[in-house]
Amino acid sequence: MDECELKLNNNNDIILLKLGGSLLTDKDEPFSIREDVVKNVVKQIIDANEKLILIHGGGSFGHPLAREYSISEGINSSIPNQILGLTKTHQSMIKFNTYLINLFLEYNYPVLSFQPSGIFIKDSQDISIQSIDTIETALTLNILPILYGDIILDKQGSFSIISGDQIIFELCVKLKKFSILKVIFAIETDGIFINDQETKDIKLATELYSNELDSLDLADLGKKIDVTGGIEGKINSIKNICKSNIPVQLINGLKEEYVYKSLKNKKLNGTNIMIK
Ligand code: IP8
Repeated sequence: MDECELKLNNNNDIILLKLGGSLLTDKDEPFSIREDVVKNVVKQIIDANEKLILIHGGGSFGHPLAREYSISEGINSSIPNQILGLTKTHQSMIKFNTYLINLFLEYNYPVLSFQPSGIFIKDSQDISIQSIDTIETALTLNILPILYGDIILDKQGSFSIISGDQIIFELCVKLKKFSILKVIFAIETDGIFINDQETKDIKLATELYSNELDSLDLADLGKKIDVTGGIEGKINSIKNICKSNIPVQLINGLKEEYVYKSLKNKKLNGTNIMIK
């Protein structure tokens, strides 16, 4: 994306930034935060000082518990202590979120945590949000709203997981007063890797159009699939976001200043998905 292509020149323009759980935590070690990475990324967000909503994933605070109690498959009386596991999964996410919130506050940066399980509700396949006005008012007050992958209750007497990506999709569709310039996914790889049709080598797809997402020849990087779907799940989320005509950028959150650069629309090596 060109440096001048997007500009936050309107008070109602915002960016949605998702920090991947595998970027912020060590997924192989339950309840482990990659503190250096998190601190570094938080500083970059503060330095950029743009109007945005921050969403973070579950990483080692969300996925191991969600998997242990099969939360995303919904209520199942044959799973011992599943309801307790549901609440433990939520509390674990609160713990992780609180760590992040405290970091921002230590740097005197105003943030407000929105508990997704308290503001989103499912009714079978439909998800609704009760607090869009609250989030928008926080933005108007120059407060950075922070949401995260969480559990979600279902009116039909069940529950599931609401991933950070689903939250982003819901915000893309339901924000009223603010217009989203782009969605940034900061992950721990450079972006979407595909097989080069000619050389058969694996290469980073730097520029893609939304209408190409269905026919990508994805490279197999041997990554573990998390409970909300790995890279295929990510591409599905991106397809949904693009339906709202919002461009998406995938960047490597481990690379120096990439979060800052992306928020400031500086040139970087990632995957840009443009609308077509
Ligand atoms: O890491 C999942 O959110 P994600 C949240 O954004 C839980 O997929 C609780 C597993």
